Amino acid sequence: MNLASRLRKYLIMGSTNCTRDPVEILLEAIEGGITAFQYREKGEGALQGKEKLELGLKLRRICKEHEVLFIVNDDTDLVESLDADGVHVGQDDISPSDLREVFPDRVIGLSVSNWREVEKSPTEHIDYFGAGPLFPTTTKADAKKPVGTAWVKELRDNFPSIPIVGIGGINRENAPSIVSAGADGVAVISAITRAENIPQSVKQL
Ligand code: 3NM
Repeated sequence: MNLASRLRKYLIMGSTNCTRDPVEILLEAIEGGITAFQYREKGEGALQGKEKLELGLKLRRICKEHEVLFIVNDDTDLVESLDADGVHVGQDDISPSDLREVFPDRVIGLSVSNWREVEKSPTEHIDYFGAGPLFPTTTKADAKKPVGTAWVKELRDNFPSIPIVGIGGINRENAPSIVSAGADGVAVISAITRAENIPQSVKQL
């Protein structure tokens, strides 16, 4: 499967997004059909050090067993220790060109919200864009202003061959508009972690 197809239903999650065992939530999301997972252990009360690594190891093993793409959010040490398929970074993290030197063969994803950010980015080292926040989100405390699906279309028009994943406030009602705008996939936290029936909510996405 090519990268764009593997990014189609992308769950992002860490322990702070879960009101029960993250392992159970990941297994249910896989049952529903997610194709990619990002381990994002961030925010107030996030696990640190050994605990962060141990949860990562469990989630990584499950993704490997089910052939779900496993991406780590910006913690480059974890990329190695979890043998992640890739790493996702934001605008204030290590640059994709530095990452590419350390990880020549891993997937590198970058969040972009506007042209200024794209223009200063080494797009030749980026395997996919995270475009957002598309809609209002309460999950990320420091999320920027929502940019809407027009941003996905602009990116698509200018980068026909870089996979694009929409992020921020995505649910089953607005997901089709993101794909229609040209995205290859949707990345969600709460639409899955807070769903009453996780397998069903993933299928409906
Ligand atoms: N990054 P939900 S928005 C982790 O815009 C994250 O870069 C964003 O959570 C960005 O699906 C976001 O619950 C939170 O809205 C997404």
